[in-house]
Amino acid sequence: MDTPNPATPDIAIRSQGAPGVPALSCGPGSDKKPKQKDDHHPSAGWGAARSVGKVLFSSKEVLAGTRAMLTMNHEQSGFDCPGCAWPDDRNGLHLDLCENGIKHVTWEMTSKRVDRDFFAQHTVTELAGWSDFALEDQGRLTEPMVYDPATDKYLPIDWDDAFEMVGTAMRALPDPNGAAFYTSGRLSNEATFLYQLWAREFGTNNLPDCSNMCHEASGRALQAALGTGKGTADIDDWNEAETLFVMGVNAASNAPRMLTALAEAHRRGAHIVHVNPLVEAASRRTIVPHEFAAMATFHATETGTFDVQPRIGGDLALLRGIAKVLFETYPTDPSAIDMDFVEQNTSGFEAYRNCCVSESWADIVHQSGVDEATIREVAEIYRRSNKSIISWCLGLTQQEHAVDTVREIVNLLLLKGNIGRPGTGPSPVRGHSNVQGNRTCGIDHRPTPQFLDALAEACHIDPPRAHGLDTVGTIEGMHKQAVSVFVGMGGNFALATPDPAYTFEALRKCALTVQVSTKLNRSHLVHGRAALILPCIGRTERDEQRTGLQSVSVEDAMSRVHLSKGSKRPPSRHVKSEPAIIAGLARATLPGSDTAWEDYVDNYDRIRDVMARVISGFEDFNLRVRERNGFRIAQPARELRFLTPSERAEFSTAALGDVLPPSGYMMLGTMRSHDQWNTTVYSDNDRYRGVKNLRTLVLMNRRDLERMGIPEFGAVDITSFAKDGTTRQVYGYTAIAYDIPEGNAAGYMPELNVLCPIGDFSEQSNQPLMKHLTVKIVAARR
Ligand SMILES: Nc1nc2c(c(=O)[nH]1)N[C@H]1C(S)=C(S)[C@@H](COP(=O)(O)OP(=O)(O)OC[C@H]3O[C@@H](n4cnc5c(=O)[nH]c(N)nc54)[C@H](O)[C@@H]3O)O[C@H]1N2
Ligand SMILES: Nc1nc2c(c(=O)[nH]1)N[C@H]1C(S)=C(S)[C@@H](COP(=O)(O)OP(=O)(O)OC[C@H]3O[C@@H](n4cnc5c(=O)[nH]c(N)nc54)[C@H](O)[C@@H]3O)O[C@H]1N2
Ligand SMILES: [Mo]
Repeated sequence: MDTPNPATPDIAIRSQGAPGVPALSCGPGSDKKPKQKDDHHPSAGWGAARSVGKVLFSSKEVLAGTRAMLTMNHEQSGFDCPGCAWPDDRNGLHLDLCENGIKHVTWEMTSKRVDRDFFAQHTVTELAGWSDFALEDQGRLTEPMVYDPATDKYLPIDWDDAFEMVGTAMRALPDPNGAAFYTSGRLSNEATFLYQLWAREFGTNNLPDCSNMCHEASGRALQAALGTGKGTADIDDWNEAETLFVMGVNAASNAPRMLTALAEAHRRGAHIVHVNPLVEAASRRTIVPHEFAAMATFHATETGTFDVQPRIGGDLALLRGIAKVLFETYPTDPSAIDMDFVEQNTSGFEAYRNCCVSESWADIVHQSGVDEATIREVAEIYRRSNKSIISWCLGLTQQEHAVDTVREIVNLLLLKGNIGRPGTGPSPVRGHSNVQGNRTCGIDHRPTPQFLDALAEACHIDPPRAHGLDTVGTIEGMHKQAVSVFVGMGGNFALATPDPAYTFEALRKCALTVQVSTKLNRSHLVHGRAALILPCIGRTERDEQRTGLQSVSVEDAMSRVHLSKGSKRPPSRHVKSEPAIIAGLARATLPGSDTAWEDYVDNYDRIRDVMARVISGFEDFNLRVRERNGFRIAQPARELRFLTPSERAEFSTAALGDVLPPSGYMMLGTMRSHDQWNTTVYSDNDRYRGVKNLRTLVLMNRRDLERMGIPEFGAVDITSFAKDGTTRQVYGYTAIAYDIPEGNAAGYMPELNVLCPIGDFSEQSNQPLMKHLTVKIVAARR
């Protein structure tokens, strides 16, 4: 259904609709009737196998696909799954796959191509009316293209001319801060290092990244509390914990390999507490994907023991309630708090005790949306557990009080000494496969002076010291025309960021937008006055350079760094590796640079050698990364050395904010379906939530629907209310009754980004409030 939505003035914004004209989804679209069944099948297992079969079949990649799967996540010779950042199983299990990883890889390996003939046939205006599914479905990009305003088409351009175009635009900027360098978290460590070196040698720290919308809050909270921006638990700890908290993550869809750890935990009798306003598939049963006997007998393993359903944004109050119970219990039961640990390792305990003791149960229950008895039950599970891990993802981070909430997780862990021991620790579930490595290797708009000093010394440059722009800052910067050259190193900036109406305008004000990509996407169609598409090879493909075949490295969500080597033939002779593209752009921007850009590209070992001198924890990088399974970056907090001002782990005492919507309004969160990878949408189905043929939906509590007189499957219009008083609308969404707290609603990104106001970000982290939108939902006007 690749027709523009005529009702929306900007045809590139299809998911808005207009009064009486239903919005269009980013997915393939379907004339089939939307359905929703409430029978939840066990996650993964055969259902997954069947669904993977369909994907492989539809992209005609069965053979190559199977071959690629067999080399994915192999400890030495394979490539790292470009899906999520969950670590590989290292206990002799060499085939740790999941349905969504396979979909993801197959998507990259399609045999379809977007070549110059394709671009000759379609104007950008025409393509802007296509669905995002249709754009990516055209296949892999094959050669550099430049936008031609005269014909409104992309034309072929030589690599050298493309590099020179970027160089000329960069050098013409009155101030290096007029450029912004975006990354999406799949860039390898080596490419990342070159990318930030280019930006900083050029003279800016404008390094916005997808992490600004993802785990920025986690990094800031953990840094303040523990002196590290990362989790301390690793996969061995997951395999040893007595209690696992899984908060605000849809694991069965977004970190499916976590299901293996949850099923194992259940078998050994561990408690698994799921905290989510929606009861997601992972909290029920799974068929562990690689247990063939279990698959044959349909034997499902439980992956949850307790469900808590807070209201959206209610996690801080819930965690506070659990801590309050521990303080109440401690006088009669000293096992409630590990006072030795607290005394030896922490700072701020008394203040935190006062904060918990003085918090009223009425506020805790009201703000969390969880009754006192349930909170006491969870607290009792936590008290009895000798080793607990608390994990979390976007349900907690894309919130106003996200930094406070993650710090409250740490507070709770500290009370029972759940850090620095086997089977314990905080464990953020990262998103993109190398988003954590990107930060480690220098993608940071607020770099530390230590990092910059080391960079200056090893690379003989004078990096700028002032903080740069993050994602929201970059959009504002483009609007003010302070930023006029935008480089997107992967990702889909136009579609992934909040407020498309505002963001599209910002991108269109740029003098030049450059997108380094594997597939055609919205960010190529919403562009600056000049625009380039630069095609690169993907993680699965051979990276051949002058000295031979190269490998790159990535860091998983648990700080393990390992090599990744692709084996497939690149999609065309004219695509380049990301390091090669970055080096070409850098040389054109900085013709007189002393940096050995060309030598780095010839042999990535040379990049790793210099990284070893800049990044702490990367000593002997080339040697250690070649060890079996790579190496784990040493982390002082894991050894109870805290790089905080007090040199102790810091308790925090945030006041509970008000997370409820004003009376008459609802709170809406945006999230992913099972069949999408961020802005890449594979189908209009969401299997574990029982939804078929529908993405423009809103999940609501049945009682809310009844109260508002909205029938099930009724059409609704949704208005969001920004902090600054402005409103945004989408039209013709379908209301689905779902097990979600009253007053809360949920729907899919990126369609609902239309409702995310650019100015509504957390004061604590600058993260857009993508899971905390104040909305009104009404029956659709006809
Ligand atoms: N297959 C697949 N895998 C992916 C991705 C993908 O798109 N597809 N994306 C990757 C990326 S970049 C990331 S960051 C991760 C994202 O992984 P998730 O964090 O799982 O992403 P979302 O789908 O946004 O889901 C957020 C979850 O938070 C819950 N939630 C919403 N509000 C609240 C709240 O207030 N409190 C609590 N406790 N929960 C809440 C929602 O019900 C939902 O289960 O996954 C990564 N992995
Ligand atoms: N409303 C709302 N918005 C959100 C979120 C939300 O929960 N709600 N989540 C946010 C989060 S957590 C994230 S991480 C962002 C995601 O934001 P991004 O990371 O910017 O978006 P992706 O959809 O992952 O990017 C997909 C594109 O990456 C390109 N690509 C794929 N593989 C490669 C490669 O190997 N190299 C290069 N150079 N390009 C490649 C392809 O062209 C593809 O079209 O979205 C954010 N936006
Ligand atoms: Mo993410």
